[in-house]
Amino acid sequence: MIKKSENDGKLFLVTAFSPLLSTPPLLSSPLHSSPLLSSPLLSSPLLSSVSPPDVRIVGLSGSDRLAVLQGCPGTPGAPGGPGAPGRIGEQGPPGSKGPRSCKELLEKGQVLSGWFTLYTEDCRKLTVFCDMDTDGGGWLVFQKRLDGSVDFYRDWKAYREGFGNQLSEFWLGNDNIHLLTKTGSHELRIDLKDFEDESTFAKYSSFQILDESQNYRLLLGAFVEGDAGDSFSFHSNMSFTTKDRDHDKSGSSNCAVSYTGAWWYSECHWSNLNGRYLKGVHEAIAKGINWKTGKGYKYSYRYSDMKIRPT
Ligand SMILES: [Ca+2]
Repeated sequence: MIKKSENDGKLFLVTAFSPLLSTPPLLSSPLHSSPLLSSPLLSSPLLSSVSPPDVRIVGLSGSDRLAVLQGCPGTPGAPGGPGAPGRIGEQGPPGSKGPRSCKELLEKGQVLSGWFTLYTEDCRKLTVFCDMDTDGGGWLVFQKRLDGSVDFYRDWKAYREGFGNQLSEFWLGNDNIHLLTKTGSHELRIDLKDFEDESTFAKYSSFQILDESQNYRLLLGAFVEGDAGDSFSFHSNMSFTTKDRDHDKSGSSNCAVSYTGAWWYSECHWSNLNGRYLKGVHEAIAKGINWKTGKGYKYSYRYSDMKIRPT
C-alpha cells in the first residue's frame, strides 16, 4: 500500500506499511478520523512502539504534512475461469469373481446344502441346488425326485428350460445343464433311495450334454463305482427325447411315450429317472423311476438325484 501527500509541490512516499496501519481497528481509530495527519503524530508512542520501524517516511521535513486517506473498496474482480481437469485416478483393485461351481462355494466356506447363485461361463446368473454333504460335497444337483409332487412327463420346451420346485422336485433345464458342462470336466453322481430307506449310487468319470442343435446329446465317461451298478452307460451318445420330440433309436415308437418319461433313450432304456413316480413295486414295466442294475424295471425309487462336480 502506498499513499502520498503533496505539499508545496513535494511528493512524499510511504514505502512500507505496518500490519497495524493496515488493520481496520487502527484505521478507524481517532488517529485517522482527521483527514490530515501531521508528521509529529507518527512519532507518537502508539506508532513508535512498533520496532523495528515499519513505516519509513522519505523526504518529510518539519513543516510538511502527510495525509493518510482510507479509500473505498473497489468493485470485485470477475471470477476466475475453471481450473484445468485433474489427472485420471489410479485404477481400483479388481472385483472378486462370482462363484462358478458348488465346489468353489464349498471351498469358500459354504458347508450347508442349499440354493445358491452361480455364474455360468458367459456370466449368466443361475440359481442352483448345491449338495455340500454327500461324498465330500460340492455337487451341483440338476435332477431331484423325492415325493412325486411334480409332474415329470413334460414336453421338449419344459425340459429345455427346466421346471419344478426348489423345495421339492425339479429339473434344472437342458440349456442350463449344457452351459454348466460345456467347458471343463465334471464327474457325475447318481443317488437312489428306495422305500426301505436303502441308499445306492453310481458314479461316472465325466458328464456333458451338447446344445439344443445337437438334441442335448449325452457324452458320458466311464463308470467309476457304485453299488447301484451301471445303468447309464447304455445311454451314452444318445440324444434327448421327450413325448413331443422323438430322437431315440426305436423306429416304431417314441420311448418317452412308451415309458412315460424324458431321457437319452436308445431302444429304449436301462434307466428312466424322469419316469412316473410309481412308489415302489409296480406292474407297468419300465415306466417308473427305474434303474435296471438296481431294483429293475418293476420298482420305482422313492428318491433320486443327479449331480455334477468339477474334476
Ligand atoms: Ca422313435
